[in-house]
Amino acid sequence: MVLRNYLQNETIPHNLSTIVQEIAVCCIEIGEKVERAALDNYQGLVTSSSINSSGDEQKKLDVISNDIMMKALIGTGYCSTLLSEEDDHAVIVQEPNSETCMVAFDPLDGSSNIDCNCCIGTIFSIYEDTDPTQILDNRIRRSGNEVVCAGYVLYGPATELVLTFTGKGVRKFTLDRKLGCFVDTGILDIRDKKKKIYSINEGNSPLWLDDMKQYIEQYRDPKQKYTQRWIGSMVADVHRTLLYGGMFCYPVDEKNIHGKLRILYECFPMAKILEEAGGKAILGHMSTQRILDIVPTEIHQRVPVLLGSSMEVDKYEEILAKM
Ligand code: FDP
Repeated sequence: MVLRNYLQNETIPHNLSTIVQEIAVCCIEIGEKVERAALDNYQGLVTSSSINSSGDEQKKLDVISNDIMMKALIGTGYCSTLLSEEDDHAVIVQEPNSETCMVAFDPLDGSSNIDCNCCIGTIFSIYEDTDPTQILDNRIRRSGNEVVCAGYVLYGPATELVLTFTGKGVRKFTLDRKLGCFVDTGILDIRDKKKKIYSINEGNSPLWLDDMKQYIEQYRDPKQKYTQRWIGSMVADVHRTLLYGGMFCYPVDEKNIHGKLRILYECFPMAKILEEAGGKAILGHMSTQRILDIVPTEIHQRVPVLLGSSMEVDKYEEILAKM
């Protein structure tokens, strides 16, 4: 079944379905640019001192991907507000009406992996944004529970789209380049995934706080038979977690005092996907608060995040209960 038919079968409203299909088309184009980056001189920074709104180095492909997404989303006619990792401020497309949505996205996540040809991705979340009386600040100040659709596209050996709508579980689609579209390749449910993998940047371990040090210590115990994996690209590390099981964590540490990952276009979409797939996503910084219960106050706000199978996230909750 191709993506369009899935959206029809699930009776996804026309506005949402149009936005998702446009994002899918954008990601086919972004995937082609990623594949041709070395051939077409798309590798490297925009300028030697390029820094984006989130304080990260801005790569040529970050900017190209952002332009592709912005143009296409504006073209749908259904977007009122666009929030991108690459733009300092929200892009106001039109006044909200009964059919409009707000889309938050990271056009190319994990961009430090671009130049070495490792997995990277595009992440997005979609909210209904229908109230013309709502000022911009309040459009952002909504908890992740209001996300109606979330997804990501992984540019790996295959290009894969992972998608969820509230209450409909998580579905994976794989790009068939011969057909030129995404084809359904199965339901993702983390509850039956039991691989013993923990995913965290161990290089930061001297900077972790006590709760994290105690939590990770149990995974290092050889008797527990866990293995550690860190690609350093959120989309790829979360994708593996969904498919194999385990946990993914980017905690607060002495360098990243608010965590590193951004709530609106990294943590909310991934938390929504994990929960819809039967897993958990919490803050994991002296707190078991659900990521989706947080109400952001700024577009580029960072938060710590711990997500994965319930079994692994519960281990943090047990450590915290004993502290
Ligand atoms: P990147 O800096 O390459 O863009 O969003 C930021 C992110 O990648 C995530 O994709 C990834 O999980 C994380 O940062 C990796 O951070 P470290 O380099 O600190 O491990």
